[in-house]
Amino acid sequence: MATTIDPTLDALWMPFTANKAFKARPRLLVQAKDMHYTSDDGRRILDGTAGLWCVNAGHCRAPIVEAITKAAGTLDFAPGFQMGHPASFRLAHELKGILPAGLDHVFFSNSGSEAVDSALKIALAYFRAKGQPHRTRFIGRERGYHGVGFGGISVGGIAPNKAAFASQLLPSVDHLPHTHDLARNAFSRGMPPHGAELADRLEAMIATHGADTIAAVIVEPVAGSTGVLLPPVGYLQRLRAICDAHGILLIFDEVITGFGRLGAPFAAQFFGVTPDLMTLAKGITNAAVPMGATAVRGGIYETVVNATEKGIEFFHGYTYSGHPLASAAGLATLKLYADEGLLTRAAAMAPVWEEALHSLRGAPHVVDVRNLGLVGGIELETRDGAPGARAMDVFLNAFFEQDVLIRTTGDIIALSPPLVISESQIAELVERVRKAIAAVS
Ligand code: PXG
Ligand code: PLP
Repeated sequence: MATTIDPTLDALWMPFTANKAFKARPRLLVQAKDMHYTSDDGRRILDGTAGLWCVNAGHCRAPIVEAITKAAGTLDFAPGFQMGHPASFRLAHELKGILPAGLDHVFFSNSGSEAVDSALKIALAYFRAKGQPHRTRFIGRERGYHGVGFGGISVGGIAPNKAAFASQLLPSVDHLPHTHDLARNAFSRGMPPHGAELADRLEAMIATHGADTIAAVIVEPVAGSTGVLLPPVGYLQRLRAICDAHGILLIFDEVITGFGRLGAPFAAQFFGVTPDLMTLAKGITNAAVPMGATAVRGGIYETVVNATEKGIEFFHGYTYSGHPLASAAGLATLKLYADEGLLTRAAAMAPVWEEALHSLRGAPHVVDVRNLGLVGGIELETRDGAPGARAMDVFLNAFFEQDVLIRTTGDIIALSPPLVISESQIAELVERVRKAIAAVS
């Protein structure tokens, strides 16, 4: 059967998408409210992924819509270089109020990728200002995702994201092993018990390269994009201790884990481990306007700013750093999170979530179920010679037949619903996923 492709879909080069397959069978969303999308053929789709891990308060929330609307008609844009506007200062101040103690300065950008590049640059600028310019190496982790800037893909650990660009990545980067160990940890509830010792590989890298060549270690506290890889009990504490012992900065990429996903405002608080820098995006504005942020310890800001006597201290910034609409959305979002207790709601819902998800144990081809806060991972057995094909079929069945949006990566289903999800919606989400898994062989 020849497929006719709508010519009006042709011009857009879609991000991280199988363009040809999508255009042959489009999946278009036209509206959203609270826990649901509406598709272009009028179906109500349950949002099992908070968009792309970002619409934490649910869709089109009135206070955020109103704040953006008002900002758009009051101050559409103000230059952020050598000029400012009140809302961006207020948002940085409000963020400081919910960040872990010590992370008290915030640099704005427009995405997680930019937040990561900003963090890497801040780390280099800090050591230069501190008189340790030889500290330039970054340590990332296998299966880490830190966005798509050249810095982010260099410290990231996803082979296909680097393959076409491999000759031009940052030169001094090494990668820790990832922590995913199905043989020892399959079907763990909450944090996996085994694997804290994987952090000790950092000691070996330090021995190889010399501590005084390493600027920073960057990890996601919970790796999201590559399929919900959870930190083993004690692992993040161990990384923190090793970094401290050797004067290395620790960066937590909290683009996904930030803003209540685990049941605390940030994963740093959930795990009780405070990084030196933290990257944020997504939930910072409930995804209503693009925004990224890099939060740093006061000492980092002061060291960089005080190293220059007069003039610009840090040669970095984006036209839209702290954009008025993003700042307004951010302020309204933080207020909504506070008013509805959303930054800790996942902690209350986690037991219900865990129970519901683990009921998928025993469903066809399910080789692991894992959960933390309001994040879930369901790993499927890979079909012979066709990695990712089974999960993709589940994704398509879920969307077209079960009216539910899920996310898949390889053969892993990742679930991360809006934090406003109710108990009955959790049950409904899991039932629909169960049906989609059952429909696919
Ligand atoms: N760091 C982390 C930890 C992320 O998860 C980024 C940086 C980059 O953010 P931007 O805003 O530049 O995309 C991310 C983004 C998925 C998925 O399906 C995850 C992300 C983006 C798109 C899809 O898991 N994470
Ligand atoms: N390219 C050109 C030619 C520019 O003038 C600018 C910003 O002025 C940029 C790229 C960077 O754009 P942005 O600040 O939005 O990241």
